[in-house]
Amino acid sequence: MSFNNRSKNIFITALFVILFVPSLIFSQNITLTVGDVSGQTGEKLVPLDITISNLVDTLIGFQLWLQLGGFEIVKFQEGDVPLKYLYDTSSYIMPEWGVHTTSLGGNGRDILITSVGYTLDYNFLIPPQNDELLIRLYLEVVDTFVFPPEDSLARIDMSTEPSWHFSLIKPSGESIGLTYNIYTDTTCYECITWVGETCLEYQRVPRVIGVPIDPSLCDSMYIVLDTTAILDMNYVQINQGSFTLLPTCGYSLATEDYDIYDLVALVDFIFTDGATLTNDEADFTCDCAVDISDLVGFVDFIFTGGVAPSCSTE
Ligand SMILES: [Ca+2]
Repeated sequence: MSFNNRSKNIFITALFVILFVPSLIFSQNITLTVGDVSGQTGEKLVPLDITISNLVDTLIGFQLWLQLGGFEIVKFQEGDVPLKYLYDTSSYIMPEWGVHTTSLGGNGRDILITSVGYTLDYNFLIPPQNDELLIRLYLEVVDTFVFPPEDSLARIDMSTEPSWHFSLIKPSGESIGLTYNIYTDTTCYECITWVGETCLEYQRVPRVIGVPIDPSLCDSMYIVLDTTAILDMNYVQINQGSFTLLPTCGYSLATEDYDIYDLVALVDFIFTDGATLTNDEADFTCDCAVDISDLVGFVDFIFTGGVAPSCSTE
């Protein structure tokens, strides 16, 4: 009986090792997370953090390419600003690394970051760690809109395609998390000039992406095996980020023009289904919302000589 129990324990232990240890070793070892940030119209130097968890692998370099959706509201900080405000390495986990950023489109809607350690000295590598700041970038919100933005949310997407500037490099020089996909590259030719049974001139048959080649249409075929590198998403996880445009805060129209009619409109908006009032028109308290506290402020301002609406804290 005791032998049976021991066998059972050994069996269960072995099963645990077989089932769970590989998944611990090969589960997502690298997680890159792009921040979710927000800002108001005209705001500059909005920090955007990219954090990393590299539970197993040590890094000596990386290249990341980020693109902005909603570029009419926000872009990557650029122009005549100190390097610190293109990217901040002051609290960066490897400040000794060389960092280079550029916008491939040249317009701030994307940013390509390349960073490499200068030496194989272990003190200058990124060892395994959990959720640390890899690099801090900065965004700037546009000052004015040519057209009202359709959406207040802009996606910030990191490319996950190795051929589109995604790489994490080990000290050995090897890329992390790549698998290789072997595919058949087939080119089909039809003959356009026959002389007897000899073809004097071939023409390539255009290929429709996603539609397999029909060999019966080809007078000649050229077939090669090719490989593409793809990122193994079971090994590397990317959490994409976002920017949210916040409403502007505070009453910004001329206070001497504010009168009883504006007060009536405010009462209508708050208590009935009156026309919507913007923060520009009615946010007395500068808290980015129009509510009863703003009504109290305006009543006090008009009827009892109270303070004028202001976002100043002085
Ligand atoms: Ca308010």
